[in-house]
Amino acid sequence: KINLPHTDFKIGIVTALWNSEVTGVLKAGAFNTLIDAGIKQDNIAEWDVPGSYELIYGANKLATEGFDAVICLGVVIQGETRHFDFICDAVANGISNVTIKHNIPVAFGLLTTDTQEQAIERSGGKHGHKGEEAAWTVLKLLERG
Ligand code: RBF
Repeated sequence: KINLPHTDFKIGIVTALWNSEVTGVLKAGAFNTLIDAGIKQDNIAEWDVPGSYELIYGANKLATEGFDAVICLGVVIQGETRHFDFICDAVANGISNVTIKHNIPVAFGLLTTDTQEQAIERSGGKHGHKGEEAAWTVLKLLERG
């Protein structure tokens, strides 16, 4: 249960369009979790970026614009080349830099799976809903201030 000090927080949801069948579900879960906690729809910015690598730019941009927290959502699926590792490493490091530089909560809602099936299982399937969990994470941090 979340007990926010107030409900005027401005929260950004940055979502990668790669694997959008899954990232769309992550986004819907994150959005609904914010609404359920009392965040006003007008204070939620949804920004779709091309791929997970661009989550870094999106998070940094919204943080610079004064958002109180940012939720990053993406799905990177292991392919035949080493892109997977480069993208996952860059996003993990990039997002942690944003959170330190701007001193705001930035949620790492990046699924890094071998198959699309595993990604589906983590977006409302038997392994939970990582979009909802990412939103819950920033709310939990905003609760304390
Ligand atoms: N972006 C994702 O969000 N998920 C992926 O699984 C993914 N796979 C990629 C595989 C390759 C070979 C390349 C070149 C890019 C991939 N991207 C993926 C896109 C990446 O995050 C970024 O949008 C592009 O590299 C352009 O900066």
